Amino acid sequence: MSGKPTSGSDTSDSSDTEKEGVAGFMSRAREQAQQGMASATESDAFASVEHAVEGVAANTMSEGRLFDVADALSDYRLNEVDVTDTTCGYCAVGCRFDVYSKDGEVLGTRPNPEKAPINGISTCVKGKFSYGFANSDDRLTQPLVKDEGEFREASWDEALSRVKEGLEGIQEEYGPDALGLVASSKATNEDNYVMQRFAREVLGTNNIDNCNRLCHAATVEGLSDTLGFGAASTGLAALEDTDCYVLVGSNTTEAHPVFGTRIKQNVRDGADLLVFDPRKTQIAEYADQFTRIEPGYDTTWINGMIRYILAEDLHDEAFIEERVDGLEKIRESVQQFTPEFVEEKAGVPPEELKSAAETIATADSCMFGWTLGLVEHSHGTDNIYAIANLALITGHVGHPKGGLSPFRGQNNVQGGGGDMGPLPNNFPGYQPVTDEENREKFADRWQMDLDQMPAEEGYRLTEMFLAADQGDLRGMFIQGENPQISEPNIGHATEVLEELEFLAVQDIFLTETAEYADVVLPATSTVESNGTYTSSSRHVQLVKRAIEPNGEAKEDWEITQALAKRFGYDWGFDSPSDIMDEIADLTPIYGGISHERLEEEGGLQWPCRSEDDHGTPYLYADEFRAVEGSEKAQMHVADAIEPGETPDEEFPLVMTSGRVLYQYHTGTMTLREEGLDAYSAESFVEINPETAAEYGVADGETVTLTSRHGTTEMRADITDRPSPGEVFVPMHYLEGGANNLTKEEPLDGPSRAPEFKVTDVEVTLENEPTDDERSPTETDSGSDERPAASDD
Ligand SMILES: Nc1nc2c(c(=O)[nH]1)N[C@H]1C(S)=C(S)[C@@H](COP(=O)(O)OP(=O)(O)OC[C@H]3O[C@@H](n4cnc5c(=O)[nH]c(N)nc54)[C@H](O)[C@@H]3O)O[C@H]1N2
Ligand SMILES: Nc1nc2c(c(=O)[nH]1)N[C@H]1C(S)=C(S)[C@@H](COP(=O)(O)OP(=O)(O)OC[C@H]3O[C@@H](n4cnc5c(=O)[nH]c(N)nc54)[C@H](O)[C@@H]3O)O[C@H]1N2
Ligand code: SF4
Ligand SMILES: [Mo]
Repeated sequence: MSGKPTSGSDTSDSSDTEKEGVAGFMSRAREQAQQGMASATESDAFASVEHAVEGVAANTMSEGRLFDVADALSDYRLNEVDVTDTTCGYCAVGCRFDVYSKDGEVLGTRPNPEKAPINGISTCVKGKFSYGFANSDDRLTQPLVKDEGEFREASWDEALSRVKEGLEGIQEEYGPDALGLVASSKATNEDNYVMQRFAREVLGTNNIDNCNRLCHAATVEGLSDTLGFGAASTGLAALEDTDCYVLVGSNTTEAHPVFGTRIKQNVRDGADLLVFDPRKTQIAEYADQFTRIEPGYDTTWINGMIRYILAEDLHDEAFIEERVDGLEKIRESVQQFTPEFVEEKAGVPPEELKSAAETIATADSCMFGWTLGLVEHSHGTDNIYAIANLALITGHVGHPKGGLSPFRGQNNVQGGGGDMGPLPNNFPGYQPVTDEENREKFADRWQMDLDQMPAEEGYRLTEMFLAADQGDLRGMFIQGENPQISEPNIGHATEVLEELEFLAVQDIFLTETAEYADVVLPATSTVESNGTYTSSSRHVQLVKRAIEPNGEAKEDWEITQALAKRFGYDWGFDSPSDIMDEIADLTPIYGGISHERLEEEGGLQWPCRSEDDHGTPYLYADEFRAVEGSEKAQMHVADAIEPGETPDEEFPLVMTSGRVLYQYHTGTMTLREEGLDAYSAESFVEINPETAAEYGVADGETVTLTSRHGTTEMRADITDRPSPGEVFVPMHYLEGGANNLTKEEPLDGPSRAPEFKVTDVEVTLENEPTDDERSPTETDSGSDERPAASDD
C-alpha cells in the first residue's frame, strides 16, 4: 500500500469538502468547533476554525493538530488574537487570506473574500494549514559562519563582513563576472529589486538569476518573442468563464489547486476541457477529452493540429489578417506533421487531434493553460511558439475570456523572478541590459558612472553551474533557493557547491545547499515579511507581517541593504514601500503601483502605468508588443521534434518528474509540517501495472532507477497514472528524488532551461545483481538482465 494521497483532495473550497473515509473525524471536529462557536458567536476566529474544519482536505492534518488549533483559539480572548491580511507564500495563484496569530505563532488562516480577488473563499491545504514551519525549532535565528568546516553562530556584523570579504576577494582576483547571484522567487518584489541593484551597482555584474530558469523561462522567452510580455495574457475572466480550456502539461489540481477548482466549476457549468498530458492527472478525469501524449513531443501534436486547422479552413482569417505576422511560414513548416506522423511520434490518434482542433477553432473563447509539462524541455521555447501559434491562428488572444495562460510557479516568480529584473538580460520591467538608454537610465538613478554599469548579459542560473565546472565562476550568493535538490543532476550540483571558493546562503533554514556555505544569513519567512508578490495573473498584492521575526532574522531587503552599505553604498530605504516607489519610477509597467494604492484598492494588475491607471485585466486588447514599430503578433516556426534523449535498450523507460499536492519543492517548508509530512514524506516512482508486471515489481517494493546521469532508490507505487513505458518521480527529495537522475545538459537554446521532463531510465530490483557497482555510463549489459526481473 502506498502512502501517497489521492489527488482528489485539493482545495478546501465548499464545493470540495467532504471526503470519503473521514466522515467520523469531520463530524467530531465540526462538533467541537460548533461548541466553540456557541460560546463566542461573534468570533471571527471561531468561524475560521469552523471553516477550516469543514473544508479540510481528507487527512491533511492530524486530528490532534486540528483540535490543537481549535483549542488554541477557544483559549484566547478574541481581542488577543492578531489578524493580518496577506498573500499566500506558496504558489503563484495569489490567494489572499487573513492570518490569525497569537504570541508569535500562526494559529490558522481564513480567506476574506473582500480582499481576495483571485481565490474568494477558497484556499488549498498549503495556504490553509502549512505555516507550522514558521515556528519550527530549527529556523535560522542567528547568522552562521564556518570555521575549519564547522558552523558557529556569529553577529550580523561579523557575518556581513565575511560575506563582503568573500565576494570582494573573488571580484578582485577574477573580476565581477566570476560571481553568481541567485535571487529568490519566494521573497518579495522589493527584496528582489534590491538584489538586482546589488548585483549591478555594487558588484558590477549581470550574473543574477533565479528559479524561473528551472521553471517557465521558456514561456517567458516564447511569449515575449511572439506577443510582447513574458506573462499570462489572461486575467480572471478567462480562468472562470472561458468557453474552452486547453490544458497542456499542467497537474492543475495538485500544483494550482485553486485554479483547478475554478476550472472544474466552469466545466460543470458547460465549458469544454481538453487535457494533454502523458499522465492521467486528476484534472484529466474532468476532461471532455483527455489525450495521453508521449513526453517530449508537444510541438509534434500542436503542429499537427495547426496543420489540420489550416487545411480545413478552420482558422480565424480576419484576426490573422489584421493582427498576426507569419502565417505563410507557419503553413509551410507544419506540412511534415501529418496525422500519421503525429500518431507515431506523439501517440495522438488522428480522431482526437481532429476533434480537439474543431472544439478549439469553433469555441467563442478559449484559454490555453499550461505548466511545466510543456516547458521543461530541451526545446521548451519551441513548445511555447507552437502553442502561441495555435492560439493566434484560432484568434483566441486579446479576448477578455480567452488567451495564453501559463500558470506560474513560486508565489512570486512572476514579480520577484521576472518583473523585478533579477535576470541576466533584463533590468526591471523587461528592459534589456544591453540597451544603452536603459543603462543610462538606471545608472543615472543610482548615481553610478555609466562605465561601471555592466554592459553584457550575464550567466543564466543553469549556466552558472556549468561555468563553475569550468572554473569561470568562483563564488555565489544564493538567496532563498535550494539548488542542491532543485538543479538538474544532484551529483553535478553537489560537485559545484563543494568546489566554490566562496558561498553565502540566505534562507529561513539551514538547507542542504546552506550546508556548503561559508556564511549563512537568517531571513524572515513569508509570514514575517512586508512587501508585495505578483501573481500568475499579474496581480501585485500586499504581503504583511503576521508574526515577529525569529531571533535575529531580518527581511531579505534589509540584509541586502546592510550588505550594500558595507561596500560603501548608502541606499537609504526605510521600508518596502520606499523601494516600491523607486521600482515605480524606473519600471513603466509598475509605474502606477504604490503600497498606498494597494492598501486602498487591493491588487493591481500590471501594466499599471500611472496613478490613474487601474491596471490591465487582460493583455493585447488592441496591440501586440513583440517588435518595435509593429502592432502585430509575430509567429515563430517551431519545428523541433525529438527531446534531448530518447530511450534505447539500456534505458528503455521515460521518466518524467514533478510535484505532489502535499509537498512543496525541496520540502523545506512542507516536510516540516506535522500532518503534511505523513503524506509523501519520501520519494516514490509511479509505474504502470503493465510495466510493473513486465519487471516483476510489486507495489511498495524498493526499486533502483538508473539513468545515463545517475542512480537512486525509491518505493514503487503501481498505478495507471503513467502510461506503460513511462514512470513519474517527484522532485521534492534529496534521497530518491528525480534530480538524482536528470541532466544538466542539453539546455533549451533560447531560454537555457533544463530538460526536467524527459529522462530515460532503467528499473532494477534490489535483489538483482546489477547496476550498483557500475557507473551509469558503463551500464551496457543492463538490458540483458532486465527481463529476468519479471521472474519474481
Ligand atoms: N503542491 C505543490 N504545488 C506547487 C509546487 C510544489 O512544489 N508543490 N510548485 C509550484 C511551482 S514553482 C510550479 S512551476 C508549478 C508546477 O506545476 P505543474 O507544472 O503543473 O507541475 P508538475 O508536476 O511539475 O508537472 C505537470 C505535468 O506535466 C506533465 N508532463 C510531463 N512531461 C510532459 C510532456 O512532455 N508534455 C506534456 N504536455 N506534459 C508533460 C506531467 O505528467 C504533470 O502532470 O507548481 C507550483 N505549485
Ligand atoms: N526534476 C525536477 N526538478 C525541478 C522541477 C521539476 O519539475 N522537476 N521544477 C523546477 C522548478 S519549476 C522550480 S521553481 C525549482 C524550485 O527550486 P527551489 O527554488 O530551489 O525550491 P524551494 O524549495 O522552493 O527553495 C526555496 C528556498 O527558499 C527558502 N525560503 C522560503 N521563504 C524565504 C524567504 O522569504 N526568504 C529567503 N531568503 N528564503 C526563503 C526555502 O527555505 C527554500 O530553501 O525546482 C526546479 N526543479
Ligand atoms: S493555491 Fe497556491 S496561493 Fe492558493 S492557497 Fe494554495 S498554495 Fe497558496
Ligand atoms: Mo517553478
